[in-house]
Amino acid sequence: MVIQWYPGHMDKALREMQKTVKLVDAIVYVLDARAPYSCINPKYKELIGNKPALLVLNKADLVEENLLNEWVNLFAHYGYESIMLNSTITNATKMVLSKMQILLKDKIQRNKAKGVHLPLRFMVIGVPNCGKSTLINNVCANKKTETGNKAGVTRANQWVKINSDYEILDTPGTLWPSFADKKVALNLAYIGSIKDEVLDIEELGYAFIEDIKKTFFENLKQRYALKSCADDETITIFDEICINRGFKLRGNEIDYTRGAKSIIDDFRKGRLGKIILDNIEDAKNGLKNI
Ligand SMILES: Nc1nc2c(ncn2[C@@H]2O[C@H](COP(=O)(O)OP(=O)(O)OP(=O)(O)O)[C@@H](O)[C@H]2O)c(=O)[nH]1
Ligand SMILES: [Mg+2]
Repeated sequence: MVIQWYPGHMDKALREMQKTVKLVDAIVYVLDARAPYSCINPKYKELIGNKPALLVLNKADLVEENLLNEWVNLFAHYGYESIMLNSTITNATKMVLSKMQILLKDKIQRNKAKGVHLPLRFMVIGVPNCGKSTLINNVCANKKTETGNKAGVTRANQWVKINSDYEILDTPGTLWPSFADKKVALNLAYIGSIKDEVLDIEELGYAFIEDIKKTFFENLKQRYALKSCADDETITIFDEICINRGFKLRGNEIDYTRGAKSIIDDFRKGRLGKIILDNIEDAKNGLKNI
């Protein structure tokens, strides 16, 4: 399956972000903790330039903390400060603000010395559906931005004035024109960062089983009460899941479409347990070039 989703509005959004980035003091770079490597957008390197940036491993509640900690260490190794976050918990983002205060301490001191009080301005960036707008709503404690569990909810830049100390820019989720790594594209599709309408759901469901059976077969086994094992053919596992869940068409044929939708939905809602899709060893080379 060839996955590609780079609509005109995304290209336009990126160009807008390139113009607006000059106005901000720092970047909040949101990554989905289930795919911290796949969420790294090669287009952001130039966008961020030399601005201070904080990586936020959001949706940390959906993965194992000790495994995510290894990613925090890996990012630190490459010189990037990162934090784990669950943006759906009230006040969770206090930590983001305190980290930003540290990242921007020189600027804050300079402003103080000049006797001016300027709000700190951040731009929040990340692939679609990683939780940018949710994070911003968490900072301001009331819903200022639209959120939703699908790709492409935010369609334009939106400034949110938190108080006299902070102004935060929400941006539309952006991807890049083509995915050199097929695995990255699949991971983005599994986590809901690629619009479902451009995907072949049956192929996606099959690919998902194929990918995760290597490391997370137990998660599948538990959720779907499987008798098959990790070494079985992917189609055998897919069949068993559909049969166990009663996904049949007329004539007793297996309803792979329903099966695939259900598996992907289970993963997205955390019903398959805590899964990090990216392999940290594979990511090491790629991370040299965030
Ligand atoms: N479990 C969990 N869900 C989260 C978290 N943060 C956001 N979500 C959910 O993720 C979905 C997407 O959140 P949004 O804030 O709309 O994501 P976005 O990055 O603004 O998406 P676009 O505007 O499409 O780019 C929503 O259903 C949120 O409730 C988190 O930390 N944990
Ligand atoms: Mg949004």
